[in-house]
Amino acid sequence: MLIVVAAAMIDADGRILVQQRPAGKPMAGLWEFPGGKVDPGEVPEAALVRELNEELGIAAEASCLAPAAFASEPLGDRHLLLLLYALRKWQGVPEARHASALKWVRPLELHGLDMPPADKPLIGLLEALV
Ligand code: 9L3
Ligand code: MG
Repeated sequence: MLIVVAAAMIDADGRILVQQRPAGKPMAGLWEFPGGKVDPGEVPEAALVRELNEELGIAAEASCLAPAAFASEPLGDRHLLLLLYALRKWQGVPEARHASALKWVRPLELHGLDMPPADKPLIGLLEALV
């Protein structure tokens, strides 16, 4: 099982940040909630704070991460478990350091995006959350 953490960053207008996976990576072109793999021995919240800093250049605090929803997707002969956290407060302005693009969307607009299999089932839960 591969454990992956991701953030539903929610701004003051109730929009959510998604990033587009770059060419050359698996699932290139798909829009995802930012995040990445949890390293061995790493606490999930710490992994997400690290990933958000690496990918977006923002500073978030683990204590601001609220567990929101979980989903899994097949990954070859293994499974990927995606842990999604809601985040409403951070420091800095997100910039696309790894992604090919960023955008802020309304929860309903997420249905129209091509997202990785694990991200899709989380959309409905976000509508209730925002
Ligand atoms: N993944 C799926 N949804 C997400 C994220 C951040 C990641 N919101 C999947 C894509 C890869 C794996 O997790 O199969 C590891 O992600 P990365 O390290 O390639 O970004
Ligand atoms: Mg990533």
